[in-house]
Amino acid sequence: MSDAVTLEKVGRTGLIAFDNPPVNAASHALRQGFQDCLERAAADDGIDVIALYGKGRSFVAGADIREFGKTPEAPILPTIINRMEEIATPVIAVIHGVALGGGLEIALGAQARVGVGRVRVGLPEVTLGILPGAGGTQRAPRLAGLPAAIEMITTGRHIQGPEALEMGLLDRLTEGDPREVALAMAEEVRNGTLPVRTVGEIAVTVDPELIARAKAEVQAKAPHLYSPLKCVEAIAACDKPIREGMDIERALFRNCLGSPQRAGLIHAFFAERAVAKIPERDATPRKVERVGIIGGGTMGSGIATACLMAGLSVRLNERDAAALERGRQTILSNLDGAVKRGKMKPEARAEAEARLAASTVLADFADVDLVIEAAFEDMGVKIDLFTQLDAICKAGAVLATNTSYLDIDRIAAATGRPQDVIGLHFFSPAHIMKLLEVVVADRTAPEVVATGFALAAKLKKVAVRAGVCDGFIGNRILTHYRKAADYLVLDGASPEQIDDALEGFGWAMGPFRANDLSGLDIGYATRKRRAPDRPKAERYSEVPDRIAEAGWLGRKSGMGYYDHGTKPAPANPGVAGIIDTVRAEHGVTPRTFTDAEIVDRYMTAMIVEATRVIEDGIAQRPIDIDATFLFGYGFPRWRGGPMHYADTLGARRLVERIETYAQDDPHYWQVPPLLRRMADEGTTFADLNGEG
Ligand code: HSC
Repeated sequence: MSDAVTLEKVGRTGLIAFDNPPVNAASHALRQGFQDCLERAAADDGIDVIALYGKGRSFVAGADIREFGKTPEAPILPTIINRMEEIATPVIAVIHGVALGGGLEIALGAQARVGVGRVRVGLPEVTLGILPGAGGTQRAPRLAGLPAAIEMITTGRHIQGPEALEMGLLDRLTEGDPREVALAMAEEVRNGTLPVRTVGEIAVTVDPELIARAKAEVQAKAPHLYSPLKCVEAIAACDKPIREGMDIERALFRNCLGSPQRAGLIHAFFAERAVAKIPERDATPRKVERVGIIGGGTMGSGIATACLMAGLSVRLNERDAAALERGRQTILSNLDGAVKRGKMKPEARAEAEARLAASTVLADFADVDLVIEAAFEDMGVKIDLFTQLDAICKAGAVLATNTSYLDIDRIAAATGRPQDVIGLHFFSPAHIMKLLEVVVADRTAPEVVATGFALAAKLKKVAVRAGVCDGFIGNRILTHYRKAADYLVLDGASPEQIDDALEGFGWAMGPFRANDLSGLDIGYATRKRRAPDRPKAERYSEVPDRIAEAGWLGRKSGMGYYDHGTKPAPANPGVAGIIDTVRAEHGVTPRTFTDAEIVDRYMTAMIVEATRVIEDGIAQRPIDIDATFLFGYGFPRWRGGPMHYADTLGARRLVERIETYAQDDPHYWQVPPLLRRMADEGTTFADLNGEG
């Protein structure tokens, strides 16, 4: 007998409680326990109402995602739910916390649903590359109607209690302890004040035009995704008798379950959570309420905005009054944008503005708990600032730099407190992008690392632990694979073909469009900085430098790889001339590349450098690299991240590819020893994550 579910008899009520911490996932133990308790309660003549509720923080968070990909062990959820709908004793569900996926499907199989407190419900299966497989596509439309069911199932969004009540998904919303509410509601069923009905028996009509429109909409919104379309197909069967509709749902569910997108999306779900498992997780974070931010440019203002939106007090520092005022105005307009996007209430915006102070005097940072330096990317500037901060800041203040590339050990050495120095690398726009690289220097104290992670949680960001090297995890890998794009241009592909091929692969934006967005001067300055260290054997394409030298800096100057005077931006005609000249200087006869070849070279280059980042211990595990690219670089979520994608190809195939490419450029294309070992041993990056 499983402990995950218990049956308690109180008077004539059979209370079935789910107790499977942390989130009451419907694992095999829970399903088995549920079935057993249900049968016992149904067979007990002394029970006239059965009430389901959850112990701990939730009702049921859905199927146990970890079981997907394995053979399902009976009893499966749809069988139990159908049985529940058949038994003579009325069953009600009392829902608190969340009822998601299979959790809501259990509740939909009950004869009444009562929400408690700040309950949220939803069918988020589509976000995992599947569809509700335990009757959700059949019962939700019977209660909420076809349009609402299509919307909730194809977006997977969480629905708050009051809205769920309005939609008809809940019959009642109340307050109290779930067990007490369950007992009270059972009494109401008995005296007829809480009506019960079998959802599977409600008739519903399906409008074929509505279904056709929904299919077109999901395809237009997410052309790469498989499961949204399957969700609509399953919902379209809801006018059939419930069992028949559920058979169709089951077949479509199995289709999705076997798809690589399901594996990628579930990997992404776990990646978001795995990154928090750091060696310092038992250290106590330092208290952070007042943050000092140096630099009011795009980055500093974005970081300040993120901190203000999270309820922190911010003191902004700039060198002069004009720059300070510009920074302040950027922050205020960011906050206005957040209100417009519905991310912030107008009252909260006013309150956030009141927490913003601005000053040109660094000495005003004496009382801040955390400094985030987002000044100019120059080691001299940083060392000067950190020397001053060391003299000004109170003991125990965390001193963070937002540098994208520079050596944080050197910055830390400029202070008498290297244990307090850390890298907090935000991604632009910092109040929107989810990623935060927490860069741990040689002497950073564990509680300072824990503070970085706690700050990320407060800012609702995904923090990834990185080590110190030029570019840390993300930008180091980017610098390498970006060269593959430049080599493709040098050898014959056009920037537009490369962008289109990679967007076809699923990247949010191709590399040249992304460059135009961020500004071509940034890469130009970095290449100049690195020029003295460039190995002689390295091929170097001057195309990007010549474009920047022509004054074409991307969107900010109206021209870059593309002409931003019109939308959609066509190619900048001047770029082709530069490319031709550089090819001639290199003696290159341009050749054609297929889109598939472009994707293969670009992605292989990425995987090569990512493997070295693991070898060097800069990332803890491959899954940390996946999270970095999913949350900071627009990598397609349904592909799970670059290392998960690498596993779908296999190490052997990757080694063969690199060896082929190396015939033309043996300096750039080298097989990392770790990848060769994996190919020899037949292992995967998942094995290195400890998932194998
Ligand atoms: C589903 O239900 C399919 C159905 O249609 C059934 C189909 C059956 C068909 C059979 C036919 C043959 N499973 O997020 P947190 C872990 S699909 C396993 O940090 P929070 C999580 O990894 C499912 N584990 O907490 C973490 O573990 P760690 C639909 C799950 O308070 C820990 O719990 N449901 C899990 O911030 C804490 O999680 C969903 O998609 C699960 N379902 O948020 C809901 N859910 O500590 C997914 C969580 O080791 N879950 N874990 O890292 C969530 O959205 C959030 O976790 C919550 C809690 C909002 C529940």
